[in-house]
Order: sequence, then structure tokens, then C-alpha cells
Amino acid sequence: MKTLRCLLLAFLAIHGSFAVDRNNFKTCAQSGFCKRLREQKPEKSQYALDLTSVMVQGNTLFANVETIDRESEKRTVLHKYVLKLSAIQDGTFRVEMDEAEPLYPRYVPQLALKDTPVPDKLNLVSKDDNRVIATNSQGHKVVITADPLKVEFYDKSGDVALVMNENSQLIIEPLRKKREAVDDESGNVVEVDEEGTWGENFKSHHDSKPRGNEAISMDFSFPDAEQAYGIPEHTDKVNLATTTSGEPYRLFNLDVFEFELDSRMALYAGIPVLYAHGTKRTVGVFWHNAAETWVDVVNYADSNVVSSLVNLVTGGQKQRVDARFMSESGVLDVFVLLGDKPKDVFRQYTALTGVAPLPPKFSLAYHQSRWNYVDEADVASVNEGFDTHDIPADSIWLDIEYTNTKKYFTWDLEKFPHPSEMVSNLTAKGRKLIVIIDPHIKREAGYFLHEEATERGYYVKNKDGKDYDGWCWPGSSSYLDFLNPLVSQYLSEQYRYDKFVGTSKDVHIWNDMNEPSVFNGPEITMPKDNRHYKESESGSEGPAAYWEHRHIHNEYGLYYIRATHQGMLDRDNGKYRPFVLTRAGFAGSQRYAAIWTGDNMAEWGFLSASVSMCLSMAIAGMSFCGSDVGGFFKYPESELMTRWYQAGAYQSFFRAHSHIETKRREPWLYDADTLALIRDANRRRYALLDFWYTLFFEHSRDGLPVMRPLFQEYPDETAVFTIDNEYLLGDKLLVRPVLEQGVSSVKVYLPGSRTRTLWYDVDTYQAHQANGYINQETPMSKIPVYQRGGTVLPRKERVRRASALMAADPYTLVVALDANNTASGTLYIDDGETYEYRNNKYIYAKLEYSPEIMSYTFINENASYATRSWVERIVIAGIKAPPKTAKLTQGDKQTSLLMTLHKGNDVLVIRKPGASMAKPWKINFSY
Ligand code: NBV
Repeated sequence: MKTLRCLLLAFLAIHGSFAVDRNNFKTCAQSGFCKRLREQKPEKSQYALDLTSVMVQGNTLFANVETIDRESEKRTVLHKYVLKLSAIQDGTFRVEMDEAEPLYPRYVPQLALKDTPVPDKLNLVSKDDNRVIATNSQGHKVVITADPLKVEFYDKSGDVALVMNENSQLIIEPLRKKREAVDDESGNVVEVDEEGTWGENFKSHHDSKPRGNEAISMDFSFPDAEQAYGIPEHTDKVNLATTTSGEPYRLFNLDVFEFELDSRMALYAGIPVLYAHGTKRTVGVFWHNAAETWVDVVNYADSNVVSSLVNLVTGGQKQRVDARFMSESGVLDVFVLLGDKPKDVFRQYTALTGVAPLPPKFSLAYHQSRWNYVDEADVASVNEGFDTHDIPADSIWLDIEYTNTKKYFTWDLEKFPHPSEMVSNLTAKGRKLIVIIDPHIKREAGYFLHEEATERGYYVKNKDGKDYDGWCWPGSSSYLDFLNPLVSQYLSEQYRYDKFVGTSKDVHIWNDMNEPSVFNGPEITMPKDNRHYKESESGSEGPAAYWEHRHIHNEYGLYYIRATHQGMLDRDNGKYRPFVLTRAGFAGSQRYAAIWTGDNMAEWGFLSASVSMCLSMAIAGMSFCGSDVGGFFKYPESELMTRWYQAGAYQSFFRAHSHIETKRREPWLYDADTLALIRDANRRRYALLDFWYTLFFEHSRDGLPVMRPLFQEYPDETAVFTIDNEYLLGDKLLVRPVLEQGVSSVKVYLPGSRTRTLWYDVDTYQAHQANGYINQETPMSKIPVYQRGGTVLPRKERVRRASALMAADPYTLVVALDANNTASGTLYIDDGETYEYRNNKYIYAKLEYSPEIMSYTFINENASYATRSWVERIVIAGIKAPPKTAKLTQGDKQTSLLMTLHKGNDVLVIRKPGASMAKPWKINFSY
């Protein structure tokens, strides 16, 4: 405890107290390349394409590009590049550009893409004296103007959807060797390169930049766009702000202690995908780069922009967004997602980078965490507490204190002498244990991980090629170099049950600090000139022999969770689905882990940010997102705690967590009213767990966000473009959590068609007509949630202490009728934990209702699962003319059903249909 205190104090000394210490983090002006590039605003691009070199091979067009000295009178070529344009299936293009003869290869992210993108056909349509035109098989056209270089992408109706290099901000700094000259006056050898080329300082840190400057940049213009979205993780709104008069958005995975709200500062995750949306179309840009990246955004609709820029540049165009990406290194590699609707671009993005695989069902339920549950007795009493107070919970989490002095894969045997028994006590109640494993490895003699890693040369190296030694929780620490496949495999092996003693299939993993966080490093992370493994051709030496941390930084955490995920798969030969939680994130992280928003605070603003941050994450592929319920730092009073549980119950990842120094806050430590409200919120989550599970199953197939911004489903409804305090779950539920203190009502925007869309309050079944705002009363017990008319939702109303115990429980099906008195929905059922669904052991069913018939049919008839669940109740909301009789048919059995009509809100309840959910059924109605 004493050492912990010392560490905490040291940590606070580095970080200051209760407000982000901005001094620890660079501004654009303090980041050499950001400053350098942002200052360059050429009127005319230096880059020109050599039309004679254009050549098409397969799905790719190749061409040579040159930079030209526009100042000189003769056409002087400064440098040569190669441009590639490839057609990718489903309306995506890829543009790559690198030097024709780079001094060293540049880094391309290795893990972001789930596979090699599937090619589409690319046709070279024409070439004249300044343009080349190509098309794909979908009817999209690309026009490349040669000089100055510009690439225009056209949508299917023939309008320009995106222009690259419209603002002449394409830059690829050529790699070079140090140039030196003898100074005439002094006779000394001096550097001739611009200051900072071969080294930069930040605070007390020196970055040696062995390759010199190697930054890249490109601008993208989106005509007709009204808003831009994406590029998480930031704490400002979902719709991106114009950055001209402030800092650009920064993507650089960092452990930002006490991060602030409404900020474009870097945070734990950085996902370089941006979408521009308007009623005309949605277009996306995926900037495939793992280096530090800054993004400037200009939305022409912002009044300050209109006056200064628009008339000058666009002759009065008011609907347009420009974005400029700037990265410190890497190849210029961009995927253009041509949409043309939000769903298309989100699908196109996950087609490239992957989806969240079907999670184990328990992971969608409620998680109880704290830094720390201090010993086995504590875990037992928390486990007990949930039962005593009748609150469902599926897991208990152990933070870093369970280890033997922060040596991961070990236990503090004084406090946790019987880990297997502790796990069994949890599983006996249907619950799981989740333990933290961090990437820093304590440099302590005798610690097997440290000794093996040292011996085998598995650590990341410093700039001099020695094992890098940084400072983190355990004190002096080193970090595994996952770029070496053997090292990734080595980490995976540590998860074997015989190695990680006390674990079993019911122990899952939380990977924290994987930005990576290094307390004494520049910006609390690893020095950029650290060296990583590189598989290189023999004879490579100098900077060509390794990757620098700068090249791979944003991908480090992804390498880490990939190895964890693999280890969990391997520990039981791929039988069970792993659950991993990560703090750092990059494109593709969704394939291995859920993400949470890190160290927030028990303040209302952070509750609000949990919604907007997870929405941005979701459209960037990370659907499985949540935030620490209650807030990590500080203590939430009853009202905030209640509202946070209510909000959390409707977010994908639902976990309460808190800082070690805060007052304990398990739900029963609050007053009786608060406890009851928290219980109610958790029970609502469990009642809808099969809906959540179905949403995640569908996400794993279609790649669409689970938590959706309204504009995804209502892309033409301008009013929703800036709404980020409410969202949709799938296309069925609308959630507007109470995010404000002391309010007795909130305004809820109901999207859709005024004549056709209905939204039913899930508590009262009262139907509201779209579209516009309604005023919703919000007593403490109210969570404003609405079911869209036209949908069927599965519920399980016999809530038990953990989700596993509810597997065989009966369903209540809630049918909310649309204007035509019809509704439909889906339901996914399987064993909840294995991969047997891949062998067709599942049910994916459609539930359809019309006034004549309600049916339950299997979408994949070859698949089945022997569920013992049955239908206990069917609630039909919005019924105007109730049927007289209802007859159930299942197999050759027919049963007449009992119904009750609840006037007022027109609700018909079919009581105890009793149909098994293992087989299809139908109900015929007569009038
Ligand atoms: O492992 C301790 C904490 C953890 O509780 C938290 O959730 C992480 O985001 N961890 C950060 C280390 C640093 C906390 C100041």
C-alpha cells in the first residue's frame, strides 16, 4: 500500500491534479510536422502526373507523379513518385502514393485491414492531354487531372462526391540523408536541412529522428456535405467542428490523465476514418496510417467560415466540408468510400477493417469493476451483495492489485491465495471473472516474463538498440515488441491455463495502458525513436533495419489485443469466444476487443460524453463501447449515479468502475431509493439482453453500428445531423438517456415520417408521432426509450442473478405496430459462449406480424438450436381493431389462445401462447 501511495503521488506529480495537464501534451505548433505542414498553403499544387506513364494492371491504375518547381522558368522536376488508384469491391477506391525510389521503405499498417481488399474492375475510359478517366463496375467515375494533380470521385448520378488535392495540400516529404556543408566563414561542418529535420525536443525529451522529416498530407473536399463525423477518440461533439481557429483533431494514442471535455486533444484511441454527410450523399475517407496524425476540418456552413473563405474558394458554396489529414510518416494510403448513404459507408469501412465478432453473451450483460476488489473475501462479498440485493450481474473485475507487485500473469498470493476457488465461487452463480493484464513488464530479476523476454530479445529497443526501460506501475518496465510474430505468439502462450494459474474459460481479459502508457516517456508514451522489429532483407542497416515507434505507434495497442485474443482462443483450442476489453484503439481493433472511454469523472458532462464518444466509436467500427458507469475519478452522488446506470444500461458495454481512492460505491451502498432505481436499470438491461445479442449477431454479419447516430437511419432529416444526446439501437429502439442534472423533463427528437412513423414509449406503450421534439417527463425512474412502430422486440422478463441462468427462460414478444398495422423483428439464439454457431447450431429467426398472422420462421433453415425457451406473452401495441380469436400452430399442434385488451393505449396481450422457440410457429387471427 505504501509503494502504491508513492507511485500515485509520483503519478500526480507528473500529471497535476483534477484537470488535464496540457503541458504534457503537444499542440500542433509543438509537433514539428504538424506545424510545418499546417503552415504550407500553396496556391497551386507542386505535384503533376505524367500522362504518358499511365498504365492499368488488374484493378489498379499506375502513374508517375513529379513535383515541379513552380518558381523556376524551366520545368524543373524536384522529385518522383508513383501513384496507384485501385478499384475495390462495393464502391470503394484506394489511392496510394509513395516515392518512386524511396531511400527506405515506409511503414504501412499491418493489422488494420482484415484481409487484402477484394478488387473490383477498373476501366480506363479515356485519356486526353490533361486528364485520365476511369470507372469501376458500380458506375463510379474517377477523373485525374494531371497538372496540377487533382483526383475527383463522382457518385453514381454523375456528381462530384469527393476531390483530393483540391486545396493543394498533398505533400510527401522525400526521405533523405543528412546533408552537410562547410560553412564559408567558420570552416565548420554545418547541417543544411531546415531546423528540426534531424531531431526535435519536447519538454525534457529529445527525439533523434534518424530518418529526418518524412511527413505526408492530403486534403479532401466534400461538395454538398453538411457535416463531418468520425476520427475518434475525442470528447467534443459527434459532428466535427471547424478547426481553422484552433487546434486540429489529433489522433495519437495517449494516456491523458484527467482528460477534458469538448476537446480535440488526442486520447487513448485514434481511428483515422472520417465521413462527410449531407442529404445528397455520404462519403468516407479511411486514412490507412498508424503514425501521429492531425486532421483539420472546415465546414463551410459555419458562419465564420462562410464570410472568410467560401466566396473566395467556392464562389458561395455553403454546403461543403474540407478535411486535411497530416501524418508524421508512412505511405500515403487512402480508401475512398463512396457510399452513398451512411449505411453504405459504414459497411464499406467494416468490409475493410472487420467487424466485432459475436461476443460471448455474458459480456453484453452488466459488469462490476473497481480498482480494486482487494482480496478474495472482498470478491466474495461483492458477489454475494448482488444476490442479497437482487441485482443481476455477470462478472466481477480485478484491477492491477491482484498481481504480485504488478507482475502480470502472477497473483498476490496473500490476498488471492485460491484463485481457482474464487473463480468457481463466481461460476457457481453463473458469473465470470475478468482480470487486468497490462503491457508494461516489470524489470525484476526472477520474474519469468522479464527474464525470458530479455533472454530472447523480445523487448522494444531504445534508439541505441538496448532494451527500452520505461517507468510505469511496477516501476522500471519494458515492453514486448509485438511486431515480431514470435513475440506475439509468446504473449498468447502466457494465457494457457497451465501458465496463467487459476484461470479457466470463465476468466476473461482486460488490457489497459496499451497506448502504450509510459509515465516518464514523452507525452506519457514511448519515445518515437524507439526501435521495433522489422522483417528485413538481409543487409539492411541503419534506419532501414528497424521500424521506429513513430511509424507504428497507433497500432501498438492493436498488436497487443490481437495477441491476447489469440491466446484466449488457443487456451482451449478455439472452443470458446474470448472477451477482451481494450483502452487503446485503432482501425481494426473491433475484431479483437470491446473498448471503453477510459478515466472519466463523476461529473454530468462526462455522462453526456459517454454517449457522443461511443457513437463516434461505433461509426468507426467499434460498436462494443461503453464508459465507466459512475465515473472513474470522484464520487457520484445518488442522482448522477442513477442516471449513469440508466444510460449505461442502454450502451453496448455496461460496466461500473471506479478509482482506488474513491469511496466504495457498489449499488447497495446508496440509499434505498437509489438502489431500487439501479436495480431497475440493470433489470431492463437483462430483459433486453437477447435483443442486444441479436444486434451484435447482426453487426457481425452486416458491419453496421449497433449504437447508431440518428442520421444513419434518417439520412435526409437535417434536424438530426447534430443530435448526439440520443441514438438508436439497431433500427428499433430510440434512446435519449437523461444526461442533465435536476431536470424534470427532457426534449426528445423523434425522427421519421410525420404520417408514417410512430414511436412507442416502452414503459407505457403510448404512441408518439414523428417527426419533431416531444417533451418527456423524467422523474428519477424514467429512462426515455421508444420502440419504433413496425418492430418486434424479444424480452425476457424473469430476470435472474446472471444471464447464463436465463438461457431457458421464456420470451415476451413486444409488437409495436406501424401505420399499416404490421411489424417485424429478428431473434438470435445460441449457446452464448462457443463457436458452435459456426456449425449451424443457432437460431436466427424472423418475427412478423400482420393483422391476419404472426409468424416465427427461421432465416437460415439449415441452422437450429435446441433452446428450451418458449413464448410466455405477446404484447401488441397500437392495435386498433383487435381480433376475436387467435390460433397457434406449431408442428401439427393447434391451440386457441387467450387475449386481453388494455384500452387506453390500445394494447392487446396474448397470454401464455406456450410455443417453443426451438421450432417455427404461427398464430392466425380472425375478426
Ligand atoms: O489499473 C488502474 C487503472 C484502471 O483502473 C483504469 O480503468 C485505467 O483506465 N489504470 C487506468 C491505470 C491508471 C489510473 C490513473
